[in-house]
Amino acid sequence: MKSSAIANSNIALVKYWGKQDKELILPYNNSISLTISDLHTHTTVEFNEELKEDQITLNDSQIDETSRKQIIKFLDIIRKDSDLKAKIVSKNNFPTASGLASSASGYAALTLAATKALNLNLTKEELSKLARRGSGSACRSIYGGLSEWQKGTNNDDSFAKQIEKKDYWPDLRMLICTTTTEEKKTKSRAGMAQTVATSPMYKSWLDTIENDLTNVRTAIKNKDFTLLGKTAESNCLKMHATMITTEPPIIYWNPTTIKIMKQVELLREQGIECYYTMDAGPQVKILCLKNNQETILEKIKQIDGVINTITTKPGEPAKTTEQHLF
Ligand code: 2P0
Repeated sequence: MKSSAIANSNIALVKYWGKQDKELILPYNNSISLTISDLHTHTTVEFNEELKEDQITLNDSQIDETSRKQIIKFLDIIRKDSDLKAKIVSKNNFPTASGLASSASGYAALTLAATKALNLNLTKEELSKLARRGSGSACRSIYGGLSEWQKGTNNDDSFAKQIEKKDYWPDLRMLICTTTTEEKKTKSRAGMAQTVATSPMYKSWLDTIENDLTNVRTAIKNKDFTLLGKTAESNCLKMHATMITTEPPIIYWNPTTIKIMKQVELLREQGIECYYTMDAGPQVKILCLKNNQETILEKIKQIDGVINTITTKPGEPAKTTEQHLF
């Protein structure tokens, strides 16, 4: 009853920030994301009759109590009536909880490993629904390439669907620019609930989403990089406007974040096409095409405060592996 899985992170081009139903994790709007190569979580799960309690290790350490409760609640959904306890060992190959979608890759890998360990052979759609119960954005990491989370209205119709596989747009690049490896102070779950409750901009944000979804779907269909990048950047800024106007304010950016944003604008003025997007953290992800990646990276690496850059491409779907972590 032991299985392992690897799942990649995903970065949203049309973002998810707010739940209609917190228990079922039903979002206010559809979101579209790119599953990226190179940033992944590797997880091994074993259900064992001899275990007295669930044992959970992330990156060789015990996890905090809130995360532990969240994972156990999720395990209880998967193991239903059985009282089998699990040993879980998980590793991210990138900083955890700093705005690089570690909960997306984490819960996608856990969903696949845990269901395989219990011999449940679920379809992608079923896996996506289940991963959503762990963390909303995880439902998109079940797929490779580009996918859309259909917000749905209930537990059974809220899941992601693939738009295109990873090889559809091989020149697409997402450059991950790390500006800190510290964990964020406001976790996404608490932050988005606070935004929905207090930001006067929240309704306006929702009013613009359908248009952004249409533009991103069209941009993908026509491989229109300009439309894709412009829409993703503007969608990101609108989401951050709701965060900044939350009470108390949620400002995820640091000075380096803004320096990178300014450099992206400058590069664009010089004819090097690229766009930024940021999530619940200060890291900047730059969307560009392969022919410009080296020029952009050269400029970004010169910025004081940039700790690290990783070049990613459209990534693989979540998959099982025979490499067990224990
Ligand atoms: C996204 N983010 O669409 C957005 C953009 C962060 C900003 O999904 O409460 O970790 O577990 O459902 O999925 C982060 O939220 O939150 C997120 P929960 P999750 O990628």
